[in-house]
Amino acid sequence: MNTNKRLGMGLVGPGFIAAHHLDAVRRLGDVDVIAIAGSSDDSARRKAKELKVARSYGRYQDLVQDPAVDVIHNTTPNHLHFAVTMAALGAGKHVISDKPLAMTVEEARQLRDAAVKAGVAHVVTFNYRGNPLVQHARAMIARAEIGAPTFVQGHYLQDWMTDPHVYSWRSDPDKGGASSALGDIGSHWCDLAEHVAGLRIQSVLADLTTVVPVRYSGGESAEAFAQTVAGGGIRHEIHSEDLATVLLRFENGAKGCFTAAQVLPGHKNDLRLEVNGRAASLQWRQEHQNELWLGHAARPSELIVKDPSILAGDARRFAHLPAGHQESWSDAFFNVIADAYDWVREGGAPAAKPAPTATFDDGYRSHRVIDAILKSHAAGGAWQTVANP
Ligand code: SOE
Repeated sequence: MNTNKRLGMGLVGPGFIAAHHLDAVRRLGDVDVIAIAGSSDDSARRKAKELKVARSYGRYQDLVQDPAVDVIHNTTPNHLHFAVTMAALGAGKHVISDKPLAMTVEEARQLRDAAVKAGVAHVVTFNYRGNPLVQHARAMIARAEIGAPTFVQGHYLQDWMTDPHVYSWRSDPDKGGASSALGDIGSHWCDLAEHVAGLRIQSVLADLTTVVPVRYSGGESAEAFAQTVAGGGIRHEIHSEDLATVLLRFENGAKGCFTAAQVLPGHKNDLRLEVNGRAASLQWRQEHQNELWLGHAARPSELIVKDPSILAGDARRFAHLPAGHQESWSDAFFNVIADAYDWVREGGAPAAKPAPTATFDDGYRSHRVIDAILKSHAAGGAWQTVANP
C-alpha cells in the first residue's frame, strides 16, 4: 500500500462511541471521513449532519462498497456486528470493530478466520490498552520489575443502569447477546488484565446477579451514560447480569478476582486493575489514569505520575503532553485508532501489527473468557476452563 496516500474511513452505527471514532480519525490528519451509515436514510442523514460528515447511507451494504472507503468502523449494537464486519471483510476493507466482536463464540471465531483470510488489518477497540501508564505497567511487569504476579484483581463498575427506567439494548439477549455487563465492560477488564499481566486466564468461577430484574422504556434504547431517564410504560423482564463477581486462575498459578457491574451508584467509569507481584504491586485506575501506584512491602509505596521523560516504548509514544498535563480517555482512544491506522498503512501485514493493538483474535479470546464465566454461573458456580481455540 502507498503509505503516503490519504485513507478513507466509513462508520456504521452512529451512537455514543461513534463520535469518538470520528474525533480520533480526524485527529490523525491523513485520513478522510468519507461517510456514515445508519438504520435508515433519514436517521443516517440526520446523524451525518450532526457529526459533520458529508455522505450518508441508509444501508451499510452501500457504505462498504464505497470505493473511497478503505477502513470500516463498526460501532453498531452487538447483534449487527457480525453482518456488518463480514460485509466489510467481503469487500476487502480493513475493519475496526467495537467489542464484543460478535454475539457468540462461534461468530467471533468466524470473524477472526475471515479477517485473517482477507489479509486486512482487524482491530477490536479494547481502548484502555491505549493509556500510557497501562503500557508502562505492562512493560514493568514484562521486565519482572514487580516479580512474578501472584494476584490480579480489580473491577469495572458503572452506575448508568441503576435506574429501572434505563433500558438499553444491552439487556436484550437478541440485541446484546447472552451477557450484559460482562460483554460490555467485563470484557474490557479481562482483556486489560491479560494484556498488562502478560498472563492468560485459565479458568473462572462466577456468581452473576440481575440486580434490576424489570426495566421500563418508551420503546427506545437508552444511550450509554444518558443523563436523562426516558419515561415509558413498556415493561421488560431482564435475565442477563448487571452485576458479576468472578474468581480467576491464571496460567502461571496466579489467582485473581474481579467485579463488573453497571448498577452501583457513584461509580461512573470506575475501571481498576491491580497486579500483585512477589516483589511489588501495581495499580492503575481509569478515573485517575495519569497515576500508577507502585506498592512496596518494606519501604514507602510510590506514585508514578505520567511523565513522558520517564516512560519507555509504547508508553512514551502514547503520552502526548508533558508531565503535569493530563492525558484523557479520548487520548487513549486516539492511540488505539492511530496504531490501527499504522497497521492499515502496512496493509494489515501480521508482522506489522503494533504490539498494543487488540485484534479479532483477542476479540475471539474475549468471547471465550466471557462464555466460560457464563457457563460457570450456569453450573451453579463451578470452575470452568476457558476454551482453547
Ligand atoms: C458503556 O458501558 C461504555 O460506553 C462501554 O460500551 C465502553 O466500551 C466503555 O469504554 C465505556 O462504557
